[in-house]
Amino acid sequence: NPIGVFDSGVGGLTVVRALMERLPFENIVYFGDTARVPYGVKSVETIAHYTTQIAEFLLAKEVKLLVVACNTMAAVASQVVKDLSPVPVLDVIDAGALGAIATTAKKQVGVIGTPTTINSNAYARAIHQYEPEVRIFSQACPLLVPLVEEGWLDHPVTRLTAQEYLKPVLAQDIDTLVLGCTHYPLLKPLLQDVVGPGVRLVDSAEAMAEETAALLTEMNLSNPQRTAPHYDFFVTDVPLRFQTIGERFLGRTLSNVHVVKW
Ligand code: DGN
Repeated sequence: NPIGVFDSGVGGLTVVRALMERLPFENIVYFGDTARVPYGVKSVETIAHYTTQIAEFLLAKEVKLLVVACNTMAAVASQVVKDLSPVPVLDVIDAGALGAIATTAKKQVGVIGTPTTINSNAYARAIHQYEPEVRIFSQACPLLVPLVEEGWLDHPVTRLTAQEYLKPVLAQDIDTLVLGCTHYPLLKPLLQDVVGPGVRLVDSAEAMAEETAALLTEMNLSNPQRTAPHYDFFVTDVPLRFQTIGERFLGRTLSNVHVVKW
């Protein structure tokens, strides 16, 4: 059975990419709610409602595991998914929190994400659940999502924007910065430059792939077949430039795209 991965749009393809690299024999079904993205500015009730719909869709595809790739959904609706799902549920925030704890020596961590993710305080809660001593400095960076989708991954406008957003966080003595949004892994080189060599970036997509691999082994759920896996991508709309943007996130050709009309 496949792993079900879902996101508010194309962003979760960074998580799919990390999963493909870490678990090259696993089948994956992806769901991206491209018709209703962005979720980052919507209310908790609406996000919970959409999230339920998507989780039920993937469960009907008989997935063995659900991965909440979207930080915004994980921030406000991951309990909703856990309550309804008969299969294990992993979310990026939990994975990113564990990654941050493993990385910080000073116990001073910065977190960046969409306004909904940051306002929900979900990263702080997740980190404190494991390690109450860690001090967390968070910053919403709403302009970074459109800049990434524009493909301005190494552009002066993006650099200036990141510098501006990160100023208050960098004024604290952090040694770790959590990339708490599906889009930010594409900005890793630029962000590493902005934060300098003294701060390590935690890529929540990679952290998620690690956690998924560990869970599959632990629960004996790994695909025993060592053949080329099958990937399916369900979306609710195929917007302008979907293919180009999607392939940039996925890092490879995007095929088997199916449109779901809700
Ligand atoms: N996928 C969202 C996240 O990780 O927070 C970003 C896109 C959005 O819904 N704004």
